[in-house]
Amino acid sequence: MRLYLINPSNPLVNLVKVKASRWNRYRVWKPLSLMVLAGLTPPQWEISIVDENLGAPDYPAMPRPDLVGITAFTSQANRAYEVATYFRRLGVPVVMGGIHATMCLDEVVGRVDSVVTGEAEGIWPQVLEDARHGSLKRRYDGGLAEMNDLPFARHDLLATEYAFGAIQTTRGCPLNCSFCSVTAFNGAHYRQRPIPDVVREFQSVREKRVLVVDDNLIGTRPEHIARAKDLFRAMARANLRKEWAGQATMNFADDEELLALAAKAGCRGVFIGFETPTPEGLRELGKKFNLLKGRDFRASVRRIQRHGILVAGSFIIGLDIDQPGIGKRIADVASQYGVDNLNALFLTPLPGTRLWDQMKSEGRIALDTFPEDWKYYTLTFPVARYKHLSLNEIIQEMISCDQHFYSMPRILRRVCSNLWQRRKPLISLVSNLSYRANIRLECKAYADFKRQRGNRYD
Ligand code: B12
Ligand code: SF4
Repeated sequence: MRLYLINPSNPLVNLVKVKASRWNRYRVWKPLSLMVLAGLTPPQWEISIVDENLGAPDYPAMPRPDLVGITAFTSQANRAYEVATYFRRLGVPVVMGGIHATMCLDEVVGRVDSVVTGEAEGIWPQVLEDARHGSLKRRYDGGLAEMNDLPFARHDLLATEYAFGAIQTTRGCPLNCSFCSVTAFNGAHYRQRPIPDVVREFQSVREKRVLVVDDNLIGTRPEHIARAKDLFRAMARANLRKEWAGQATMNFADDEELLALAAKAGCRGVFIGFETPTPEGLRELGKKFNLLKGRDFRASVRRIQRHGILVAGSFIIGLDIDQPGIGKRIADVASQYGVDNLNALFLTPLPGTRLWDQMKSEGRIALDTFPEDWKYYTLTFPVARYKHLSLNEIIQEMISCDQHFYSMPRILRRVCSNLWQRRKPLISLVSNLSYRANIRLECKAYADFKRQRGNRYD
């Protein structure tokens, strides 16, 4: 039995235009969901993972599969349906799962043979068994997985062409920020994999550099932090010889022992969602965690960096309180905090989030011809109507933010400071230049966007 597991591309995602900028190779991530599915698949299936982000596959030249499984974030839904239509015309059954299938079940159900909502661990073997007997059901629900004894992701598949491997150690987040899908999809309970499992799976990752995809690697409670410390100790003891980056909230900076252990375990970078420069903005987004009284963000960032860990900061443009000038303000604040990279994104109502419900009820979702418009839900296009910023204004704010933060003098200042502090100046240079190179692509993408969808904002 031959199984294709497909990660559809979205040509609008700058991130994955490897050919447009060679720096982007460092920003293409392995589709971990499909590697996990492969790990759950019994040996009688011959598995090929097809990642369309690496280039358009020649499906007609490939052997006919017995089953196709497609994953999709919302931004990939259009292409997912094209791929599904192609294989269904050949008479090959198509199953779709992942976050979009879960949040937009009614839309997906008519476009594929079978939909799997939720996490796959508890249900995928059953789906395969039914497919083998020609008795696929229209719908399955995997719910939330039990984290003990998870089979390892198949890191041996898809081994080349990526700069980074990927691994997951926890799921779920109790914080439920208004714009984020994680609590709705993975639940509010913070579920942790057993440390020995994580360490052994880490050993099976082939790449030297790894992205730990957990939404918050250190959790929110003292016992979560204690577990993170134990994990880092175990990773250091196992002498993995990996360098990795993860995602965490700002409280990562509050514990020197945690930082020292993370660095010892190979942590070289952390993504932190600052989201907005003001407490009013944080309140609007429901991001209470960043509101800690008296928090000195610059000192916190410096504490992390002193352990040789680069800090990438994420900010959102388009909040109700954002006024013209917000782009430059964010660039200035991020520079003041001293982050090594800034990732600014448009506030985007993703299906299943509280923000979606709010904007929908207020009639503010400008791009709402679905499924066609999903391709713009990449957080790099302004898909909604923003309170104080017109379409042209918000695009200008985004460009101004990136141009200020990634101006050559500021890049050089950051790289020199990294050199001075012996903190990976080369990585800092490569990632800064990669962002800078993408500004040109961004401007072109906005011009096309305005031509194609500008009338929706009238
Ligand atoms: C790693 C990651 C990335 C990586 C992508 C790596 C990759 N190629 O998969 C990068 C950085 C590139 C990325 C980019 C983006 N991401 Co992202 N990302 C994540 C993150 C943090 C982890 C995903 C992951 O690997 N999870 C681990 C795997 C094992 O879990 P999983 O993917 O959910 O898969 C399980 C189930 O969903 C299910 N399943 C999945 N697929 C299938 C398929 C079948 C057939 C079946 C049966 C089951 C099944 O089974 C799996 C095992 O249980 C999630 C947050 C999260 N917790 O999910 C956000 C998340 C998925 N990203 C999100 C977004 C918005 C984006 C971007 C659009 C915007 C951006 N700038 O970040 C881009 C777009 C990329 C694109 N190509 O279009 C949103 C998606 C919301 C939505 N409705 O689509 C999330 C949920 C974060 C959020 N804050 O809301 N992302
Ligand atoms: S943005 Fe981060 S902290 Fe907020 S709900 Fe999502 S994963 Fe949790």
